[in-house]
Amino acid sequence: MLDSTSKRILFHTGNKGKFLEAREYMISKGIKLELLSDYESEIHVIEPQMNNFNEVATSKLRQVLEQIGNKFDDDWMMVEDSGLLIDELGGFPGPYSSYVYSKIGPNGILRLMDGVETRSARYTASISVWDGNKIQSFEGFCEGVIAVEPRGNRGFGYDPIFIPIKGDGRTFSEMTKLEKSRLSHRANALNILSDAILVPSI
Ligand code: ITT
Repeated sequence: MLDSTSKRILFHTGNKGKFLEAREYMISKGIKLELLSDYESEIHVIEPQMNNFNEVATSKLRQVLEQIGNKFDDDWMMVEDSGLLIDELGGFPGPYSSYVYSKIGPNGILRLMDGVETRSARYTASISVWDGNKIQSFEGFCEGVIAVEPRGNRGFGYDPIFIPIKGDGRTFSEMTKLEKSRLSHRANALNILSDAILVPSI
């Protein structure tokens, strides 16, 4: 359990958008999230090509733990593997979301979806945490549809083309961070995580 004297988790990610969202959400839970790369810049994680977010996240975390040795013995470590799954494309880009984003971006996805009527999709986030003894994983989801054109300028990644079902028709990029965090897969996973790791206050 994470107690009030050690409320710090180091997050290994190269994605600033993920980090900023997660940090803001965890502040609301009283947990301090910091970037591992601010303390250790020489971590190199190879993302395994697996079809399972949980396994990818766990593998990324194990690689981090191997590389830091016992340097951060008092700190918890965290990684996230996430992605967008589009039903009409058989779950694509899924675990390949990061690669696909760098190659074709949201506009490339819109081209693949040109004229497609069934636009249902979901975001998934799998977050793995090391507490000094064991690895625990937590998964969050967000159901939505793919917009017909990009809208908004906030958020990151596929946010301009993702409309959450439980929202009001705006894309995530048209929402504030707080609005996105009420609905997002990341906040969903972090909520389960914080419930599981926080020492209940009496
Ligand atoms: P790290 O592995 O270093 O954490 P990454 O960006 O490569 O960073 P992933 O492998 O988990 O992360 O890929 C997730 C991709 O899915 C990410 O690059 C985004 O394009 C997309 N994605 C995930 N969550 C998102 C969100 O909340 N909003 C927009 N796009 C998101």
